[in-house]
Amino acid sequence: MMKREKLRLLLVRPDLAGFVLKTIDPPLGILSLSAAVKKDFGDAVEVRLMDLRVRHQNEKSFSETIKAWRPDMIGFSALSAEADRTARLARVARDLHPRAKILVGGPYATSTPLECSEKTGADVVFVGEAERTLCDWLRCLGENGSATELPGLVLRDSDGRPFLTGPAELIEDLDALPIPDWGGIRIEDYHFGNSMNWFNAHKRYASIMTSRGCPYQCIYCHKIFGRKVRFRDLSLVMEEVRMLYEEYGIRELQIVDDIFNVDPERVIEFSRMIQDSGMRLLLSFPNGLRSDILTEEVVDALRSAGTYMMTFAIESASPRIQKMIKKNLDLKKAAEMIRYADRQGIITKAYAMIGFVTETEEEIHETIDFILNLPLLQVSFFMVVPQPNTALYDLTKEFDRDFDLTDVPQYYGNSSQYSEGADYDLPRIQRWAYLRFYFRSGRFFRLLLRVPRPMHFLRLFVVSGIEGLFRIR
Ligand code: B12
Ligand code: SF4
Repeated sequence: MMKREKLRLLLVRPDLAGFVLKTIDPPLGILSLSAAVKKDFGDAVEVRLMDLRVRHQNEKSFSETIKAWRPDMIGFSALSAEADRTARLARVARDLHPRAKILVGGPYATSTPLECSEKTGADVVFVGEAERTLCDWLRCLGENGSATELPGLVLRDSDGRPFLTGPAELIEDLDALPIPDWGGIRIEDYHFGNSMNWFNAHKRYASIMTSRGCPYQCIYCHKIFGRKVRFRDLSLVMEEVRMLYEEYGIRELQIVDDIFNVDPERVIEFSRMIQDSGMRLLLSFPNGLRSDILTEEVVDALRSAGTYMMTFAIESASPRIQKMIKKNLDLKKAAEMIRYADRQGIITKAYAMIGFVTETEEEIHETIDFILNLPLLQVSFFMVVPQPNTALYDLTKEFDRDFDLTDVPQYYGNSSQYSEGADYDLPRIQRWAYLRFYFRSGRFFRLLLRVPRPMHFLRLFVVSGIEGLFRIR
């Protein structure tokens, strides 16, 4: 590493190569890390953020930044679906600046730490929440100490072999963390793209997390934030909201907690605080609310606070599959609440998963029919990808010993689905399901009447439709 007074840390979110329509939301992970480093080290560490999903950033600007700025550390934040891309960018960084330390964190690093270390050649891999571990590691670096005592890292031994220092620890008190470093990005860069919520009532939106963790046990999930829900104090959440509103002109909050409505009283309290705040805000839930624990009272409270969009992760409408994947959703209650939310004028969206191991074509159609019979206005029929280090992966292996996805493929391409060996044509089923969903029973027109910015929605719909067709064999 270079010897200079201030250390330089470049935090990077990779792009998803090969997609015209890139989903782009503010990168909460690197924003939070940046805030934590600035809080602990002040001016002693300079932090820069690059989000390669942003329109004017790409591999070229990434390379140029490394050449011009010469960061001491280059840290990548990656999902498993971005493994290949991250490994490539890490190689580019290594070639351009061999003395910089390469760090990798995020869901990819957390779910398969050793593989991540091997594939990216990182000097350090951070497992799990890293606001604290990154600062501890930086302190060790400054003191020329050894980081082997720090839990939740993958380091390398003298022969270059990666080893895990110990299980990562969750941050018990989220209120001890500073507000994400919203000044580290240009928030405007996010206002013209395709966010997780396609409808975006306001261009000026921000994503926000009010809790971490989820007590449910879905077998396909990586449970990045553990099974215990840790809540942020609502008055501190409101401080962040106020700052976003006043300093950044934010008018829509997209809440992306793992399970925001796990505590109905807290949801009602939050809704009341938003209403009483005098801020004119809209709320949306692109990451989903658990529908079978929702009540009319909670929907009413959220509606009064400005909610115009709710997503519900149904995944499967087959009781056998629900049990197998341990989601155990009460489908009757879920349908009731989706109907109720729709009657209140809320745009409702569902997530569904098709092609689980042992799932029959009839069971897939059960899911599709369930979705088609609800007054939902948007749906994603995801093809199942069993991820390494999940119970679904092990179950899939039980039925198919040859199954191997350690080299995590793309999520959207058809090569990614497990059911390639099944006797049905999943891409065809998926295509028909979409066509039937949008173009029967006047749903598409109902949708256009309700979406806040119909032209924005239409643009996304057409581009993703064309993109989807090209990806289908
Ligand atoms: C918003 C979101 C999205 C957004 C933005 C994703 C992004 N890159 O940030 C969009 C819509 C694009 C998205 C898409 C998908 N998502 Co998503 N998404 C989320 C969600 C709900 C919130 C992410 C977030 O902001 N978290 C809050 C921040 C604070 O956490 P964090 O980013 O993990 O960062 C912390 C640590 O990981 C670590 N860290 C992170 N980066 C770095 C970097 C360094 C250098 C260090 C030291 C540490 C570090 O420290 C941070 C602070 O503690 C999470 C759920 C969750 N619990 O996180 C799922 C989640 C990330 N998504 C997931 C999945 C599966 C997907 C999809 C594949 C779904 C699909 N089939 O299409 C696609 C991916 C396709 C793609 N690449 O675009 C999984 C990822 C699992 C995995 N192993 O990769 C998650 C964890 C949901 C789950 N419970 O399984 N998603
Ligand atoms: S409800 Fe969501 S976050 Fe919770 S275990 Fe299931 S998939 Fe994971």
